[in-house]
Amino acid sequence: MVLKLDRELLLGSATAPYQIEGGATNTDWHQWCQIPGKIKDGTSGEIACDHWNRIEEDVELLSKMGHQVYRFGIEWARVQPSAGAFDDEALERYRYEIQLLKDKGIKPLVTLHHFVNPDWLMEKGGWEAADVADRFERYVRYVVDGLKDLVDEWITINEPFVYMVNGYFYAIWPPGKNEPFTGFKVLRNMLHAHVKAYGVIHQIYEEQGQEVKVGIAHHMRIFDPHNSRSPLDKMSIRLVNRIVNDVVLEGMLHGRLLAPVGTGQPWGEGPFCDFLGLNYYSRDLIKFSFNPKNFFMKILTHPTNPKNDLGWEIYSEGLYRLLQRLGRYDLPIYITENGIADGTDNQRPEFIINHLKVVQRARDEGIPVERYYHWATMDNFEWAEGLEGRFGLVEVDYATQKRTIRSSGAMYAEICKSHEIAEEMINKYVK
Ligand code: IFM
Repeated sequence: MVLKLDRELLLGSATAPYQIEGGATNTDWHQWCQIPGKIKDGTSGEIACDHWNRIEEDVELLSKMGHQVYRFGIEWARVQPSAGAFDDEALERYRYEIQLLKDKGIKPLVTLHHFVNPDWLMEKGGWEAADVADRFERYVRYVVDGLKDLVDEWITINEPFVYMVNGYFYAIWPPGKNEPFTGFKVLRNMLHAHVKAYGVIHQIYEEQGQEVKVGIAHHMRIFDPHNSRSPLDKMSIRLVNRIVNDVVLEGMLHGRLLAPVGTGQPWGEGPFCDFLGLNYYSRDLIKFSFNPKNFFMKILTHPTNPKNDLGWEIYSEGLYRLLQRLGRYDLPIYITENGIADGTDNQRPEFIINHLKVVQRARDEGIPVERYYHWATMDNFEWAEGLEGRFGLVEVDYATQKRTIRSSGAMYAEICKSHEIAEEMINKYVK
């Protein structure tokens, strides 16, 4: 039996600048990595995959893997190293990379903010400052103006909720605070920055008479009750769904702020996105608890289902459930991330196949999923987990910087080229 994937579904993979480039030492993440105990294995993104110096080799790998699309990011601190100065050379290097991609027939989707901030921005209050949206707008204007002839798809901000919860609730990412209400302000500021950037990007392209697509990469999760008969567990699910999934969705679709982040539609009615970017990884089980500090809930993992190297449940049906939900909005859906930490590469082939199967199922039902970007192209710096969260289709030996396409990467390359998942492929790759 062969599963055919529609040719209109474009396939590729994704990365983020701090996680692969190396060299961004003028950032909050770099300073954070210097604090003992913050990163599990004591590493940092100082060198990471040294991608900044290996652009040609890495673009060649993408091409070898038959990619039609590639999502990557611009490091804010690189192109704007101080509040008052932009670095044209850094932007030129990104232009060079994009041109290489295009020469290989690979369409770029470019992220403008992926968790990492310039030191100077943090000195001015980072995402807590009232005027951060204006600062972001200035940076976005510079980058988009400089790349508009090469790029026509942008992600303004990656996973605003994840940035907020890890930095302002769990305190495991910079700025390392446990201040949920400051976090809600940060999330509001991020949504505001997105709305402003959305407007500026559209204005730039309209002036050129060009089309452009702009969105957020939104990390959404599936929440199921720990006990399906418990009304309290179900109540907790309504709350967690609202905070984790709906706040960003409503903000980008309608400019509507939901409590506790805000109220009303202070920036207009939207829509403020041209596609829905979905990052999907896993599901959580929710159990009501009397602890107000944790918003009256415990977040648990399925006790028996297979997990990845980081202990996240592997649950492909969750992707289908989210696609069904997003299918209501009549906008193209880009799966901007989906992947697995799997150092042995034993689970990744099956993971990819099962997730692509549900993507095709959703398409067969008329849900407009147009892209699938596997996370990640290569192993990279996995934030607080350090270099040991191995998400790559390509294995990276950090001591030598040698890249080796994993077996799953070879399989994915076959799928990208043929748009088919054949029985022989399953026999060959799935362990
Ligand atoms: O590595 C991250 C990425 O930066 C954002 N989305 C989730 C990935 C895996 O944790």
